[in-house]
Parts: sequence; structure tokens; C-alpha cells
Amino acid sequence: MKVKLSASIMCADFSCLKKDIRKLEKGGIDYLHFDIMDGHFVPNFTMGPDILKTVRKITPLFLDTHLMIENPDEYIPVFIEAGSNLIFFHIETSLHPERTIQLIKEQGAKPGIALNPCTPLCRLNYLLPKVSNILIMGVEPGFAGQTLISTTIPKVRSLKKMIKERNLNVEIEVDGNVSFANAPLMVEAGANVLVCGTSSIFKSKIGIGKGIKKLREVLKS
Ligand code: S6P
Ligand code: MG
Repeated sequence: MKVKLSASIMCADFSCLKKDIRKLEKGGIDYLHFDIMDGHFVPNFTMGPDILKTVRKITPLFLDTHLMIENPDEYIPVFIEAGSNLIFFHIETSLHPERTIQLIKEQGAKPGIALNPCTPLCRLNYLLPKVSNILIMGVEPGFAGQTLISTTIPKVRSLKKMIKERNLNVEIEVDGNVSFANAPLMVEAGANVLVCGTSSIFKSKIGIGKGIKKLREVLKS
């Protein structure tokens, strides 16, 4: 199965976002990844729904939204209305994840769960059949440009095994330090979607088009 690439929009050049989006489309990107941060769950701020709304108007691409916020239920409808096709909430932020998943479905998007590096896979036990994607964080959430935490690859492998044993159709997405060296290891372990940031397609020296091409080459996908 072809590996999907999701471009981390927080790593794009905001002074010419439309231009970057056209380069991503031309390069054959699959998803656009929106990192939403609230300064509480993570020590940083990024974008709000208005940016999504603006991007939704200028591209038909699949929009994947990564909520790094407390009280996700409060804001999920706003982000879906803005154009998100897939919503990831962090399991660490939801006391009633069944309700959160239901809310995302009712509002018309695909539900996904994100896991911090230290959060064990057993948190997914009862939820795995109810979601379409799992986001495995390879770094502590909050910033681009970090180094991959070494437990990420074995964690992806174990999750792949869980999904296979239960005969489920759940995509594994990996987020954080998806470099040209790390990406093939992530895919070999079972990743289906890779979040691409400053480690690959937003490396200023290479440029977006060549970055995507190089990533496809190392992945042979
Ligand atoms: C980090 C965020 C990510 C970053 C991505 C950046 O909290 O969830 O989506 O944007 O990790 O990629 P890179 O290649 O700079 O690590
Ligand atoms: Mg992210």
C-alpha cells in the first residue's frame, strides 16, 4: 500500500502560504496536517480555525487536524466546520473518549487518537475498532525540529501487530522527526501516513518539491 505523506503546515512559510500549498499539491502530497496548540496541553501556540477555513477555500486536499489542546470536545465542532476531514485528539486530554469519538463522527469527520511518546498502547484497547487513524508521536508534542524518541519505532511495530491481530482497518500515522533516514524505518515498522515537517519537505536548502521527491525515493513508494 502506498505510504501517504501529510505536510505539517506549521512548518510552511506563512508569508506565502498559498504558494507553498501549490508546491505541495504539485509535488503530490496526500494530506495537509494542522497542528493546533493551546499553550496549556503543550507549551506553545500555533493556528486556529480561521487558517483552516482559508486553506479549505483554496485546496481540495484532505485536511488532517492534530488537536494539542485541553477540552477537545469544546472545539471539535469549530474545526470540523472550518474544513477538517480528520480530527486527532490526544487520549491524555479526554476523560470520556467514547463521547469525543462520537462527537467527531456526528459532525462528519473521521476520528483519530493521538498518543504522547510515554502513553502506552493499552489505552487504545477498547477504542481501536472505533477510530480510523492513530497518531503516534515520535517527539513530545509542542515543537517542530526535535529528535526522534527511540521507543517510537518499536511502538509503531506493536501497534501494527495489534491492528493486524484484530483484523482492523486503522491507519498508523507517525508525527515528529520524519527524516529521510527515519521514514523508511517507520514504514517498515508499519506506518501508513508520515507527517512531514522541517526534517524532510520543509528543509529550506532542498525545497518542497525536491523534498517530497526524495522522501518518495527513500520510501520506494
Ligand atoms: C509537533 C507537531 C508536529 C510537527 C512536526 C514537525 O508537536 O505535532 O506535527 O509539526 O513534528 O516536523 P519535524 O520534521 O520538524 O519534526
Ligand atoms: Mg502534529
